Amino acid sequence: MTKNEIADVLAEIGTLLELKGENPFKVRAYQAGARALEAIEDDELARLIAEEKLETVKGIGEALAQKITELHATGRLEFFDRLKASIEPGLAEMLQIPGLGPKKIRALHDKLGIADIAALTAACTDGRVAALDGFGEKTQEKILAGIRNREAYGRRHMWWDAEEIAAPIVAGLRKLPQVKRAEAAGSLRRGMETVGDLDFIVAAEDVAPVVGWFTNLAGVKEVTAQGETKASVRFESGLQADLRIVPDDQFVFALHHFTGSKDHNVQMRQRALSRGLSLSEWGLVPAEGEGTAKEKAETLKKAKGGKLKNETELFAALGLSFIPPELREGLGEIEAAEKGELPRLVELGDLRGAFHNHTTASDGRNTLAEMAAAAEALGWDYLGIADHSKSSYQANGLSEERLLKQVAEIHALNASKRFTTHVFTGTECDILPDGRLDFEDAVLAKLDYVVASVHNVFTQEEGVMTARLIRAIEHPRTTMIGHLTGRLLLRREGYRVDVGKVVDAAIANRVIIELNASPWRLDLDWRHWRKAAEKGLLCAINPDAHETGGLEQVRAGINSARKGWLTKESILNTRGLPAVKKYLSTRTGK
Ligand code: DGT
Ligand code: CA
Ligand code: CA
Ligand code: ZN
Repeated sequence: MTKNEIADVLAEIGTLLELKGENPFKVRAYQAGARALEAIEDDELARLIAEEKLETVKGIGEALAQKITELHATGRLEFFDRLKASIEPGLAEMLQIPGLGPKKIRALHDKLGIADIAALTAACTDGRVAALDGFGEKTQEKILAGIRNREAYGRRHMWWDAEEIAAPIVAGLRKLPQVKRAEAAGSLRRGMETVGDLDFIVAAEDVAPVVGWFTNLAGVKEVTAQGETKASVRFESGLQADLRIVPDDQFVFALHHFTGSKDHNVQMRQRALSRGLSLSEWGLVPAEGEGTAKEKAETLKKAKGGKLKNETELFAALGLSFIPPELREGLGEIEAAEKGELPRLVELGDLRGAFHNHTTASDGRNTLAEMAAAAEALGWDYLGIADHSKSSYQANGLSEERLLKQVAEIHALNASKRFTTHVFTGTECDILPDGRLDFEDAVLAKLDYVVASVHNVFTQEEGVMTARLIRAIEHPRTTMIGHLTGRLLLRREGYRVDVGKVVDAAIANRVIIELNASPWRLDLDWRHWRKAAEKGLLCAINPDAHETGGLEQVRAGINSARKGWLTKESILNTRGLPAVKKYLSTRTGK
């Protein structure tokens, strides 16, 4: 296990002990141990363990050192397994309710005998929670809202999580000897920010072994449907998946149909009809060819539809250039494809670096050197470090002194040439409630760039929030705005803001708006980007990485950028190092 994975286990132990009502000192020891671990590097951890010197680290005592050593060596911890098993499942489930921590859950359990979400809902509804010491009306309302959100959001999943489950399944399907072709379709293939269920399309003649393999996948909790050529399962995470198996000559039609979106499909079908053709999941046949699905499949074999090898040929048969799945939302892609005016969408390989990333200096979990090494491993030409500013005390925001110390460290790191990746000095500077920035100009002037973000007072009226953002945009030191609406997918809505006005102000002031690529954010939403970029807005795709693995999440941002019709020309971090240096240096005094 890596140090961050071990830290996760320690933090969870702390939470579970708190849930059990254990001694607060013991709880705090695990929390402190988790933080202490994050501050050291993986290499150093391995050395400390080998030399049995883990206890020399401040915050790590004998008991913790043993557990860390066990996790580091085996990836498991018996103590942790036993602890998890000793907790009532209903209590653990309550931890998923936003705003409800272990201490409160413990109190609800001890004083009201609440042991699951159903009982909690009842106690909130009849006011017993509000009457408890340390709770009150407001907390009760918040808990109820959290429960409702959990139900509403529980049905969808983040693209990133869905992809992690889907990718090995596609790879596994392709390895089966019966399978000729296999793809994930649906919203996952379209790169939607959240995914309702997975849709797999497989070309195979011998169906039964494929269905058998699919329904017996590891992690399958329940087979919800099983037929001759399809099956549906539900995984332990709650995510569901549909599998459809078709003969190879129908694969392209099934893939196109089940990729969707529904709106795109409706428009494609209308287009086919206007050309005397009927397009369906079965094939592309003369429109007169009515009848049952099976008859259509027969007709298809004789018709030219049966000969289409891939989607490019399918689109061509309707007079269209290939439409990338991300654009298939029925938002003008067919018209553009007809005119040959589809943009050349940005690709993952176009990215040369990113600007909004954190280190252990604020709330990141890897050091500056670890982040630089990870960026180098990705082949990035540059990495921007933008740790939190002083007002974000909950995220350990940097004071002026600590920021300037970090700047010096980064300059030294660059001068040392230890990494081929150049590191830019930045800050994720809080936008204060009135729109001022959290640091003085003199401090900001020492940095290569400034990401300005809202991190508090989310409840302002739309007009106030819009003015707050515009004031930050008008600040001469602001390079880009971070996560413009502050939404957290499946968790909380963004704050109320007039995006159109903010975009116009950004263009007028030559300020970038970031496409925050964290799978939880994907903010600014893809639905705004096409129009904004046409008007001249420059984008930066930033992972907002809080650990080395987070850098790769730019992949989720690329999905959204593509859905927003973005080309590499409108994204700053597709440019090489010299061009970016020039851009950043010429921006001052705008
Ligand atoms: P999701 O799962 O809610 O994230 O979204 P999708 O797009 O994956 O939707 P899903 O799984 O219900 O169906 C996959 C695709 O199948 C969908 O994008 C388009 C196609 N499809 C499903 N039902 C219909 C329908 O009633 N009409 C049309 N035209 N297409 C449909
Ligand atoms: Ca789906
Ligand atoms: Ca589906
Ligand atoms: Zn932020």
